[in-house]
Amino acid sequence: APAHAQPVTVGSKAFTESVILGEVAAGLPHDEGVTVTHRAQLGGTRILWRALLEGDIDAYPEYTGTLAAELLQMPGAGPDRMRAALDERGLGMTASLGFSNTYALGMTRARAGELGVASVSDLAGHPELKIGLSNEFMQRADGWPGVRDAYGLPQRPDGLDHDLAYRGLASGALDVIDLYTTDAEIPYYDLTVLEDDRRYFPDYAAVFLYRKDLQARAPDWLAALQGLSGRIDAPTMQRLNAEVKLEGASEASVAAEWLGVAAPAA
Ligand code: PBE
Repeated sequence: APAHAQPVTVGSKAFTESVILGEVAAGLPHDEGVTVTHRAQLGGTRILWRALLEGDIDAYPEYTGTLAAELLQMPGAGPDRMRAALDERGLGMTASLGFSNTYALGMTRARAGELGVASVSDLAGHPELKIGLSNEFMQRADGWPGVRDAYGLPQRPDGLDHDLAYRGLASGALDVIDLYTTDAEIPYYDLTVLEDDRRYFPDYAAVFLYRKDLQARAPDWLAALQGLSGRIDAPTMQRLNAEVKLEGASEASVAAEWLGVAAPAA
């Protein structure tokens, strides 16, 4: 096969939304002779980033706040600075897909109401609260160590799988967990998203990161990937997440359905 026809590989992180977005990308119209495959749930943020830098994958869904704070270590950097830093590495970034999926801390509405907790600051007065946090959040620059210091929080959280955290909250074993704001469970479990009153968390707009050599290898597919910008709003993403997490659909079928009604033209 000619050099331009080598396969394109999309990666995704090990959580539902990332896998859905990976399936969407893999299902986009592509160049004749090019195959697009999806390596789903490769791991956490740093694994995906490394795979992209090394060319093991060609694109994956990422979030601007994660890119700035965790991967480029340029907290607060705007899109132009991020693009310049990516460009030096042979990488590009699409414009926002149309939604943000931000970290937040959450409680059940009932528990928050009973304790009078509405903001992250309010947690400081309740050292007895049991906090369970996703493993990645426990360690990240923009995660627990920073939130704890910014708000002077006295609790000692446990790390756990993000999906298990919701069950812990529902059963009462946990009082507070980290949320991703497009999670389907937030309305399902009637959770209160605590106000980030010190504006600790950055914006986490969803984008795709990609290798710039795709421009030569698969220009039509890259154009379709860029065409996803502005096409998925937060309610839509939360609904797609719900179809997988709450209704048992596969990520592939949810992505195919979305592509069927909303796909950008080739
Ligand atoms: N998240 C929520 C992001 C950051 C905020 C887990 C979806 C991520 O980096 O994967």
